Amino acid sequence: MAVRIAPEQIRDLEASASAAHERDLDALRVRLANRGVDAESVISEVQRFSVAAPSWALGTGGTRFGRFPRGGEPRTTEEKLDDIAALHALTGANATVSLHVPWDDPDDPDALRAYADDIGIGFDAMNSNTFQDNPSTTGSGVSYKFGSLAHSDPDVRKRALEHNRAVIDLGVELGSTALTVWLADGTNHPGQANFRRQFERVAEGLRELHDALPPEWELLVEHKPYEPAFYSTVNADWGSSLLLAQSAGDRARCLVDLGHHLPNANIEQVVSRLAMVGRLGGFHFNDSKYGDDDLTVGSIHPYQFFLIVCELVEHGRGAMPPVRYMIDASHNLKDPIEDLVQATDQIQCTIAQALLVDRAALREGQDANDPALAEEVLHDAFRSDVRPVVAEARRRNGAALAPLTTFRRIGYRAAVTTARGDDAVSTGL
Ligand code: RM4
Ligand code: MN
Ligand code: MN
Repeated sequence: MAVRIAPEQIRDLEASASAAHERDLDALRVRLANRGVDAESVISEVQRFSVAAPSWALGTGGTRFGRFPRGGEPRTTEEKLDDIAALHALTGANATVSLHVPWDDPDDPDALRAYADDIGIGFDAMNSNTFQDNPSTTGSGVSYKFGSLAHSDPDVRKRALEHNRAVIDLGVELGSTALTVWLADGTNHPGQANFRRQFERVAEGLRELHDALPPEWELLVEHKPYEPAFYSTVNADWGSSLLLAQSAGDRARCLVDLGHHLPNANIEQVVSRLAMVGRLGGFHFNDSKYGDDDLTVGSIHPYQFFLIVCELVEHGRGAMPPVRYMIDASHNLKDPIEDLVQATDQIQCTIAQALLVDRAALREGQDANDPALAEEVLHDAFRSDVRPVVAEARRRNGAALAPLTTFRRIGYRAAVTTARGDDAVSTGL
């Protein structure tokens, strides 16, 4: 039996917190009004925002040194959807899932779609896995050990294209409208492959995929500088990604994963550039200290994350632009649902802060060559405690004022552990 979280259950559990919330909200309303900001406009913009949950982040992640599953992990794609429905009930902002194939490989896509519909979850971008050998994608005699779309062997490239096409077909059945392609292709050893030939093969493969897209579909290309390829990656950075998207066609765009940049990269500027040329297609939210750490978004570099969201709001002329948002995290210590709750809350709070930026004053500071003034405008927004408007947005969406506390009080993890067993382990990283 699936465990469901109902809005009434949340309301009852949080009833005693309501009066304090109202007081905090009223105080913030006044503070914002004094700055010429209508709290209602911030609340409704936060209410409108939704970010996809990745199907592979609902199990405990591992490192190459070990994995410590906590039990009660979802065993099937349906159970992953159950967890996302629980998450969405608490945050009001995770109405979609992004599947990764063949980690998710439904036998009956129609039934899966009906199941998802029933619990109010939709399908965001599909992800194809051509970084691991898998009998259903590689068959016998073909391996991704030396790459997929960049491989020197045309048979491997063909197999990788077929897999991507199959993922599109599955996505069509589920009601998705995008394919995200992240490739592990690259090299570990100088001289191992020719940079240009590898790139040209990938460009050709992506052109073919673009041409195979159904109407309304988008192709998203995701860059990453290293791992698992440790000397060179074919789609290593936003420049390579932009070249690939441009050569693939009009409906190809770049996806920015926040952990896929070399240390100290100015990610907000990357976002601005891609948006400027109409090729910003999506985001994978996470944070990073050293590499692709898949840590909780905003947990390491909150100010940088704020500046990135400011670029988004700038691009959306005062609102979050319609690109595809997903949380791409993986944890070996935290409860995966708790992390997704925290990540979503962090994104909601940062959006609210970015909406407080006085964009006219910022522009004045910029045009007057007054960096101190411009910076004050940003700090004024970044240092604001916006939690009451975010809590209110969640409450109006039928979700929780305090999602993490309420998640724990509901006892969801214990309930699913009983239902699924304490040795239930999920597919994924
Ligand atoms: C990669 C990348 C992709 C994700 C895989 C699992 O580093 O972030 O988006 O699909 O990990
Ligand atoms: Mn990613
Ligand atoms: Mn990654």
